[in-house]
Parts: sequence; structure tokens; C-alpha cells
Amino acid sequence: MAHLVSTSCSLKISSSCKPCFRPFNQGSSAFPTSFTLQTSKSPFRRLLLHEERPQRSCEVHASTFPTSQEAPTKTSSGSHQSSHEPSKQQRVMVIGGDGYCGWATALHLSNKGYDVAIVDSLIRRLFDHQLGLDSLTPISSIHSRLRCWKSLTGKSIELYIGDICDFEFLSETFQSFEPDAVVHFGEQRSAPYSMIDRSRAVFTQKNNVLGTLNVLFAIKEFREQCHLVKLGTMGEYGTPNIDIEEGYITITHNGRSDTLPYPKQASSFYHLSKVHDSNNIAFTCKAWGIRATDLNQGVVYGVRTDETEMHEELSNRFDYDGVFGTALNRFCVQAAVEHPLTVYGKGGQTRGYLDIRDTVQCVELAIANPARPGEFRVFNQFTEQFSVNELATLITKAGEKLGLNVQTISVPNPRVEAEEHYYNAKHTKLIELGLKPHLLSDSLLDSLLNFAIKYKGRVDTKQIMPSVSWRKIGAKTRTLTA
Ligand code: NAD
Ligand code: USQ
Repeated sequence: MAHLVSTSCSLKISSSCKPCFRPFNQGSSAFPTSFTLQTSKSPFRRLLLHEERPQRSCEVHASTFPTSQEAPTKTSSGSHQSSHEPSKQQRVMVIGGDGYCGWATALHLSNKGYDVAIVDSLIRRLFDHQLGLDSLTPISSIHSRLRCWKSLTGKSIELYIGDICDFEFLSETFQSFEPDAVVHFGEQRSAPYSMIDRSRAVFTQKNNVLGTLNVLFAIKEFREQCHLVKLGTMGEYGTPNIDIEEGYITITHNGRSDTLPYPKQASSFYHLSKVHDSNNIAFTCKAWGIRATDLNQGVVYGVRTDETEMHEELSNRFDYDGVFGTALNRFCVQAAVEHPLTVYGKGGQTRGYLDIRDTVQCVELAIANPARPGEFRVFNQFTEQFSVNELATLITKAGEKLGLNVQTISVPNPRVEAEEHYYNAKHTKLIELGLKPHLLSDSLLDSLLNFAIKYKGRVDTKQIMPSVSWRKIGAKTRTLTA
């Protein structure tokens, strides 16, 4: 069923003018995910924005390590290249490479000498159209972005437009590109989006869980040695009243001990989709010897990276709305337009945060130091913890320095979450691999605020307040209006 969705009063998308879709799945009534232009039957699926490379010989690998216990005992970092320079032209497929984290990562890896392909259905751009949202920064089409990158650097990034839930598309993509590593960002990643109504909840879990399952099957079928670097989330753990470990915890119970997956207490249908992904990946590592790294990422902030800075056509997206915008980025934009900072509830909600420049660094480190066959490796990917109140205080101070009048309001919390809680999450494994964090400093906040001020003319203030309530979610398809 199609959604009639708009968060702006002026735009109502009716079924007569909605884009033409191919159903998500035969017989499925869930959210439509691909344009007819992009179906697996399309001969134009692989867009030739790159020079054709010579035919490579097919690598065949036997499956010899069915469980993590049986895998070789060398350390992950010791058994493979550990420098930042790929020793050979490693081929990295970036799924979700048109999105916020994926775009910055694809450029970074290309710049570092990896051979990169982007796989993306462009559905994120469609969500914006449907909900009447827009990035703070103007973003170019993926085709213009890649042309610009090629003309600036001489480096080609291959582009495969399609939905990874379509296994035929994904298999052809795998066979054509032959990745050594797959970085999987390609999911519906907004907790509020997943809580709009039943159909968005169903869509989120189908898109994310089945997409990831397809990636696992594609690796098993076509590239058994390929390393999966999967973007998970710190939100999988929830906010337990004990320290959060990196993936696993050793428990002694009734006199016996075991190291077990850390308990998961996700608090949205989106965050739950990540838990299901993690379970599926862990199982296939054991069963098929897949090598995987689950990057449990915290909330990302910032927009510039060395590569996106090179040209405005390469600009990354910057979401500030109540559905896709995340806390710190939203607060910067709110301060820039002198909208009160929207602290939900008591504001004691504490999370791990990281600069987008560290996202790209972490992914590169994970690729350069791959998991062993059969290993399901979990890294907590963030650099600092803040409560929402702490973020509001930091932005208020930084805003005042720039002459802005920054106020804070407590908005009734649209989510169901602890507003005052213990939070201490470990995050040492990426540092051990060499991560050099960009910590949130006054100068960084200044530059983020100045960036938001530069584009403040593009802000639609009607999109700032939250419009999705965890408690009011219903079965009926909702049309959001501002
Ligand atoms: P984004 O929405 O900007 O990008 C996701 C991209 O994936 C989009 O370009 C979208 O079109 C594509 N995509 C979605 N479903 C697809 C499918 N079935 N087939 C092909 N392409 C598909 O999101 P983001 O902020 O870049 O997040 C990327 C990943 O990182 C997500 O998995 C998210 O859960 C995770 N993450 C993000 C943050 C954050 O703060 N942004 C924090 C922690 C984890
Ligand atoms: N919050 C506010 N005011 C706002 C926005 C958010 O108080 O205006 C609060 C939220 O209630 C929450 C916290 O800030 O307690 C973080 O919310 P968020 O919207 O910044 O982040 P979240 O919904 O958790 O999701 C984002 C990404 C998601 C990723 C997650 C990492 O959208 O893809 O998985 O961050 S984590 O939070 O570690 O799970």
C-alpha cells in the first residue's frame, strides 16, 4: 500500500502523482522500495560511470571454517594488512553509499586507494520527497556527485542502483564487482520513521533484516572470503544499569561461566531491526564461516570530511528534521535559526557520539584489519558520551559566542526511553586499531554552527518539532502534517 505522506502542509502526495514502484516483495503489502527504472530486469542497472576494467579471473574459496571456534587462531589485526594503505587494489562495495555515512565513506575509501562501488536504491531521497523534508545542505544527484569526484581526482567509483532486498540484483552486483569487503550502510536508519505507523515499522524491519540476510547469502554464494563490515548501533544495547561491553559479556551463573552476546534492549522498531541483523550475522559466521565486523555506531554528527570539502557538488546531506535529524546536528541548526533547542523530557538521555570524520576512519580501520573467517567481531564505534542536556549546554555556550540567542525547551518526550540513567559504554577496540578521534571541541562546535548559519536560509522551521510519538503509533497509515 502506498503512503500518502507529507510533513508540510503545502505538499500532499496523492496516489495519482506518486512515483511508479515495483512491489517490495511478490505479494507483499509493505512499503514499495524500488522505482520501476531500477528493477532487476533493467539492463541499465549497472551504470557505467567508470572505465570498464579488464575481466578478472574468478576466485574460488572452499568453506573450511564452519564455526568461530574452528577458525585460525591468528589475531585479526595480525593476520592481515594493518596499514592504512591497501596492499593491493582492494575492492570495497559500499551499500548505502548515497547516504550520510555511506557517501563520506565511499569517497574516503576511494581517496585512500581502494577500488570502490556504491550500491544504493536511492530510497532515502524518496523518503525525503514523501515526507516533504530536505537536507540543510543542497545535495547533488548521485550521478553528478560521481562525475565530479572523477573529474577532481581521476578516480572512478562504480555505481549500482537497486534494492538489496532484490536478490537477483544483489547477486549480479556481487558477481560483477567481486568485492573483497562489503560495508553495509544500506538500511532505513531512523527510529522515528520506524515508529510512524505499522507499515513503516514493517517496512523498516523487512528492508533492514531481509536486505542484510541477502548480503549474507550473496557472500556465501559468491564471495566466501569477503569481509562484511556491517553498521549496527549502540542503541541495540539500550541503557542497562551496568557497563556496556563491546559485543560480549562474561557471565558466571550458578557456578558456571560463559562469554555470551551482550544483552540487547532496543527501543524502537528500527533499533530492533539492528538486533535481528546482529543475530543473523552471528549465526552465519558460526554456520558458514562468514567473517564479519558489527560496528555498533553511536550518534554521528558533523558534515564535512576531507573529501566532501573538495567541491560543493560533493556535499554531504545534513538532516535536521524531527524524523531523520539526530540530536547534535539538529541542535546546531536550531541554534542557527534561534529555535529553542528541543530537549526531549528530562534530557538525561546519554548516548555515544562521534564525528563523521571518525566514522570514515573506523570503517577504514575495520577493512584494513578484517575479521577472521567465522569470526563475528563487535566494535563499539563512538568517541565520547554526552547527555542531551550536556549537548544543549555546549551548543548554548558556542552559540552565545557567535552572538546567537540560544534557548532550550523541554519537549514532552515523544519516545519511550529512560530520561535519567547510568551509561558507561566501552569503546577501546577501534582505538587499539589506531583510531585518532576528533573530539567535540569549542572550535569544532563553532565551525558546525557557522556551517548551519551559512545554510540557515534553507531551514524549514516547521520540520523541527518532533512529529512521531512512540505511544501513538497505530496500524493505520499516517500522513504527517506539520
Ligand atoms: P542514510 O539514510 O543517510 O543512508 C542510508 C542509505 O542506504 C540511503 O542512501 C538509502 O537510499 C540506502 N538504502 C536503504 N535501504 C536500502 C536497500 N534496501 N537497498 C539499497 N540501498 C538502501 O543513513 P546514514 O545516516 O548514512 O546511516 C547509515 C548506516 O549507519 C545505517 O545502517 C544506520 O543504521 C547506521 N548508523 C547511523 C548513525 C547516524 O547517526 N547517522 C548512527 C549509528 C548507526
Ligand atoms: N533527542 C532529543 N532532542 C532531539 C533529538 C533527540 O532530546 O531533538 C534525544 C532522543 O530522545 C534520544 C537521543 O537524543 O534520547 C538521541 O536521539 P537521536 O535522534 O540523535 O538518535 P537515535 O534516534 O538514537 O538514532 C540515531 C541514528 C540511528 C543510530 C543511532 C545511534 O538515526 O541510525 O542507530 O543514532 S544510537 O543512538 O547510539 O543508537
